[in-house]
Amino acid sequence: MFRTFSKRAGLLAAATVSALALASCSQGASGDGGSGDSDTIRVGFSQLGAESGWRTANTESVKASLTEDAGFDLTFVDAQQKQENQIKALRDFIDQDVDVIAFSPVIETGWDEVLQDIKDSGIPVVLVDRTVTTTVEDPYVTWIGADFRLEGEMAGEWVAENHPDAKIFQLQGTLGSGAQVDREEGFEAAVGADAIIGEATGNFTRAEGKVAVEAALQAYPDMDMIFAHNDDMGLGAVEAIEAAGLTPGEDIKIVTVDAVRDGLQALKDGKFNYVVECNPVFGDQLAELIKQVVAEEDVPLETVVVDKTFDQSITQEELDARLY
Ligand code: GYE
Repeated sequence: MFRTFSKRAGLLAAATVSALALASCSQGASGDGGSGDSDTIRVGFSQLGAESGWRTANTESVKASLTEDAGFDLTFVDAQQKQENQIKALRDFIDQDVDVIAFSPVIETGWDEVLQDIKDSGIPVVLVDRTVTTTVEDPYVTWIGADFRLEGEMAGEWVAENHPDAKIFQLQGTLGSGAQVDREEGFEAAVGADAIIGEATGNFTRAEGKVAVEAALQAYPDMDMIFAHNDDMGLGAVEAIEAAGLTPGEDIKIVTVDAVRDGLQALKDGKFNYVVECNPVFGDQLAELIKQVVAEEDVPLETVVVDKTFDQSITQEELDARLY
């Protein structure tokens, strides 16, 4: 098994390349009509689920960009966070002989067979959001998503600087997903493994995040900091902490990733302490990449969506500007 691309080495370069690529691709898109080929692009998109505010915003962004008016015929299938559903959708897309298969893999491994079959069918793959680890060579043409490791690192750096003695409980995303594996790696590199006194998964959902923190409050009475791999699980943690008669943001500090509106509201209310953004609104960039792939133009192997960070000094204006 090997990772299909080197994230760490390539990210900065990729960010630069992608900015250039995007600049040139808007010219390319307007030039498309000139070729006289106005065929609709048939895209099969396997979304991994609807587990979080991030995912909902990402789905909306993809659907808003891959429209008929923009030249797409989109088949969108929600896998409800089950890999077998995704594999079935991918096989259906092969049978439908779509022009492009796009998917956001729920976990990193277990795709070898289906990726090989897609490759044999000659349909190009555009990987969205999460990453894969596979033995298939050149399994996709291009990937667009966030630098999860850097997100974890930014969260960890804030903790190390502001609360160096924190006793941290890590609320992990779906185990084996790129977002969980890499955020954890980046966070631990910044705070040091010893600072983390316990961890459990909340599968990126509010409900499971709450259950995990209820158990953690019993198991780790010393914990005074939670690093949640997304806002939704952090909001579940808030519920569990308040139900236990404690004050989130004070007795137990909370650091999260995503920066959806509900998360930033919790930050403004003092219940979260720090939020690292993961921007889900990249449907337009995805649409342009797909057009380029179909036109057989050169595309960057990676397009990294750039993230910001927020602390409790967030203003009402910044909050109001958040559309998702
Ligand atoms: O952070 C989380 C979602 O893969 C970036 O998945 C995505 C993550 C996101 O469920 O909220």
